[in-house]
Amino acid sequence: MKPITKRDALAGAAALAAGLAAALASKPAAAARPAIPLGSAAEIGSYRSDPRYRAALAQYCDVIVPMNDLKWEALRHDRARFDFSGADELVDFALAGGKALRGHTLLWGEALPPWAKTMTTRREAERELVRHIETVVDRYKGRIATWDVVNEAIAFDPKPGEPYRDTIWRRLLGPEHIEIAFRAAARVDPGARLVLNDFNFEEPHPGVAARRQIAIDIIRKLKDKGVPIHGLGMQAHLYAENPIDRHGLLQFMLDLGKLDVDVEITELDVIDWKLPADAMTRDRAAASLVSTYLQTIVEARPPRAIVTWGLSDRYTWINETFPRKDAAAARPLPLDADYKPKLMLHVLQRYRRAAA
Ligand code: 9MR
Repeated sequence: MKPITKRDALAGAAALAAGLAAALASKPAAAARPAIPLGSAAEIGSYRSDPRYRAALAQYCDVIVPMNDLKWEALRHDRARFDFSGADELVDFALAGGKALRGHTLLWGEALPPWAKTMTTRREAERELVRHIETVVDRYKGRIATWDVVNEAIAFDPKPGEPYRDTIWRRLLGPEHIEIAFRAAARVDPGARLVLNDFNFEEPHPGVAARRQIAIDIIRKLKDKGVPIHGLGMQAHLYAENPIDRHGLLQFMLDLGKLDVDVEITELDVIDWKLPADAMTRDRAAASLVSTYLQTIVEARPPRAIVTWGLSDRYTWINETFPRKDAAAARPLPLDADYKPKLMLHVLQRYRRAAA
């Protein structure tokens, strides 16, 4: 690295002063507003036990998503009663720090309490689903601005004629399970942003192209029926060994634009199980993949937010679900296990600063 001379230092200080003067002269609200807000999912166990985790959430996030505490499993372990303790704690933390919130999620085929899997009739499922959505959305009305209303409704590898994932909601309520959920959420909080959230829209496979088409079809049908839907959440659990289908993704963004829906990146991380052991090699590859992915999206339309599924490699679902053969810890997130910024953080922060 080139040593810094006194002259460099003075020039740097002058530039800093000029930048500061310009920043002070502009409207403070505009200066503070990020071009694309960044955020993370927050896991309640680590939040409670690790002060460094809380500090990192406070420092790096414009947006917080309770990772598990708004799921049925957390809220509804008892059929008769709602338990908001974990969700309330994270919502209060986010709001006290001036952060926005995303609610995840009102309808999902997973993370259900045992009793919910024993529902047998359409009537029962609709009654429980609507009561759930009314209660949860109403509690956080005015505080949780965006909801992942429906999560992972698209079939993993869709077969002709069956676009939807086989879940208890699909089985008991039919294809209308999506519409029922969006209508219920909109009734309770007409001001909320309502999002359809799903994964794998970015790989170059025919099955992925089919998933993109299904997302478009679902959104178009909802819009045609006058059901409010404002966005598509793209989870973006990116496999490091797979390329990004730039062309397909860009076209997808344009198609979504024609339907007048925004996108947001909701669960970004990099699954690095197949990468070489060397940490810097993995971090470079992850940052470069994230950069390609985001650049492709931004070329068509800036996402409303970029949210990673955790902040620090210290806590990540990837270790369990995609363990490496060499047993090394996964490095999927913007901060390392010791909370040091990685290259990925710099890539993300570029979008936060970029002119809107
Ligand atoms: O990271 C989440 C993990 O802690 C939970 O045990 C699991 C089940 O609730 O959900 C994980 O988050 C998932 C998210 O809710 C939906 N998309 C896939 C995420 C990773 O599995």
